[in-house]
Amino acid sequence: RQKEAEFVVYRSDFERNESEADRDAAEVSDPVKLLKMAASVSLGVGSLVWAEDSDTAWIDGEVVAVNGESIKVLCTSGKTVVLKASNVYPKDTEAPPCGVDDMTKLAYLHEPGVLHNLRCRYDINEIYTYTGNILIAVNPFRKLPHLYDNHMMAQYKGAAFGELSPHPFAVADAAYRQMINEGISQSILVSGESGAGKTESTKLLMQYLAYMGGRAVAEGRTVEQQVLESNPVLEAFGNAKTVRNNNSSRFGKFVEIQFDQRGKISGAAIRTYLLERSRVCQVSDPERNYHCFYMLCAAPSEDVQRYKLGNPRTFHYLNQSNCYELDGVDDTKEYIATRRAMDVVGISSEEQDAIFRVVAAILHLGNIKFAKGKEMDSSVPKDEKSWFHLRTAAELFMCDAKALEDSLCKRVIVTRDETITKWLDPESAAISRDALAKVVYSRLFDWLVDKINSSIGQDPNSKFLIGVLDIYGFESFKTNSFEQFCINLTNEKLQQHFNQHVFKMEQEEYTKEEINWSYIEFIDNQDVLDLIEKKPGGIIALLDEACMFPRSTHETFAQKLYQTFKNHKRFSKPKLSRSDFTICHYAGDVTYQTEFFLDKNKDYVIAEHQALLTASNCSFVSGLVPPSEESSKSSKFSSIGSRFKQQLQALLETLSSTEPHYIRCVKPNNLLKPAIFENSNVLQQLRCGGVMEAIRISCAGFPTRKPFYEFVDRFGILAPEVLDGSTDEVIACKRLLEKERTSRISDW
Ligand code: AD9
Ligand code: MG
Repeated sequence: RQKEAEFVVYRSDFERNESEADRDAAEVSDPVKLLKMAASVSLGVGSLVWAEDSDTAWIDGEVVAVNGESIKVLCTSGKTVVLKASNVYPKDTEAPPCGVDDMTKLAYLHEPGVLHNLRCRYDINEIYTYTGNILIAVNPFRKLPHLYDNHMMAQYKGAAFGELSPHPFAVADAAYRQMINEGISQSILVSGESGAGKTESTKLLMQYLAYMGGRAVAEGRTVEQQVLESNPVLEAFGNAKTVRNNNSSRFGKFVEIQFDQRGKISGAAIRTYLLERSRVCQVSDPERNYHCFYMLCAAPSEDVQRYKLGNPRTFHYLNQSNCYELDGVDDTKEYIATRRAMDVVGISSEEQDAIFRVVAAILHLGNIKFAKGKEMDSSVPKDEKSWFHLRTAAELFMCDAKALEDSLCKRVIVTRDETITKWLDPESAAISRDALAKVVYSRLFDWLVDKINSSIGQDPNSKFLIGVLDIYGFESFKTNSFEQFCINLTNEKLQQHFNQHVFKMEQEEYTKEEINWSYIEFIDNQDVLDLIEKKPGGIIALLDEACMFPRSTHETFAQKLYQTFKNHKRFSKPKLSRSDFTICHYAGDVTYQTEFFLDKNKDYVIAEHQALLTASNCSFVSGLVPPSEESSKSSKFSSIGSRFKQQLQALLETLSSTEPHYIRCVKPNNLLKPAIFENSNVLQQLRCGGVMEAIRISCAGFPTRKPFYEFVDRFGILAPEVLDGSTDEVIACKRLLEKERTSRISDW
């Protein structure tokens, strides 16, 4: 398709307005403009159309009456509706019933057309569709193994983009070839909401890149094997069942695959973002904690005994929810597979032992309950069971049981003159216990990522790389906290990058075709980014300030926000709330609850916990809390929001030095079931994922592209005489247009 010269023909009437039409009329001497006019549709009686519908988003029907700006439509469902003309769109009557593989092949590029096309294709298991260079992937929720086997990879190898059916392999192949041919680093950005298929798509991309860049002879563990096997390791420790996805990644990930001069994989680096910590101690029904806990409870009996585990139902960190097993997943098998993957990525058996000891220790830690102690407001382990779990946790951490008890139940306050030991009441002791569990688990996860990186190794001489980004999509729930705030900041940043890129690509296309095109101003979201991350004065900066003042509460923080952003057009205070705030994101308004913002933004290891772990006889455990922090008095506040902002900045810098490719994953229903396609749900995702925005950008120019031969086929009938003798399609098109112009002008 790329080789073939294309001719940009139609202009859809999507977002078309009067003044544009006037401008077109004034420039009738331009054949392209003339054609656009000819194609602009007037919806008369008898036209087949899409009408906006509150239930199914769009419903098809036929115009039965037109009365000025209102149109009466008889829908195929049998009902009749009267709508404003702006809510009715022409239906593409020529599109094949099974849809087209690239949206730009549709005669009308508008919302109902896009949706209908995806749906027709989904019905016949064609889950991938292009919108120009963007791949849209609709989750099939069923296995389609034939789509991804070696035979398929061989087919996509070197095939021109667009020649074969849309596929992640085609995207990976395009990226790989562009890297080799032009010597430019590439990135593939996979986005979509939870459960849409990002991680699965990412794995397919990595599988294809390993296939292309792998070495013929395997010498022990190859880099590509290690890169692929890092997935099950990270999933065991960073994925969990949520209501949205049975295998939900609770962290963001950017995998950078490095290539040598010959295009072979020579190294890799994995960067991860914001693991969800709260899950370690708090699980709501019917979700699960991280997979590794259940795997270890289901391990072969010698391991279960070794780590003093048993039925997962006996552990507080697991039994807050009633879900223990996953459909189609055997945790025993997963345990063995995870161990094997750990071998491949270079984690020694001693290290594996230490890792699982820590995982088991966390479970025992969670079972320590506290009761009131003898002293005022003090606490002690509640009963014999709690003592047992305390001793077991200490044993597994290889630290002193008394020291563990003290670190959970006491705080030492050092003032200039004296050292005071303060007791914690039972409630505070439980909070202290959970804080220890969370810190240990998140450090364990970071350790795994570091270990994988160092054992795969970076190639300092690497010429170029392909980065694959698998990161949480835009989120808007009933209650939105600090996590959603960070996630949505990520999406704002990526959206800006995306818009700039799509915009640039459009412009390049027009330059190539030598078409005059001036772009109508496009909406930039820099103002939202300023609101959140400007320094000083942005929301993150104000949050950090609040975290540093001991007397701040979420309410004082909210007041400060209300004051500061009173007149910001992207910020508002919901009427009936005292501490919520709303941001007008590119994908819609989101209201955030500030209650836990301060707590969740603070990252520090409590000094007593630091001391406890540092004193462990197990070097793995003491290594989880490096001493540098101890010397800097670890309880000093460090901001998660600011660190995340910096990580994002670094990510965006990497991305900017690469040529981006996009995969937008779509979740067709919330039941996680095959063959159900919910219109409104899908539309919302297309909007949030920027697909509609990309379409809007291309609609501001020339959204539909027809190859010359199709144009001649379709319109040749208007002037068959000019085609005689000419075999050149380009010349034939030019003559057709000339002819059309003169006849139009004489008509007027
Ligand atoms: V989350 O933000 O990490 O919660 P993802 O990563 O977008 O989410 P994931 O890739 O984990 O979603 O996909 C969810 C589930 O959909 C998978 O576990 C599969 O059961 C299913 N899925 C996704 N893509 C495919 C596919 N191409 N073929 C078959 C798929 N099943
Ligand atoms: Mg995922």
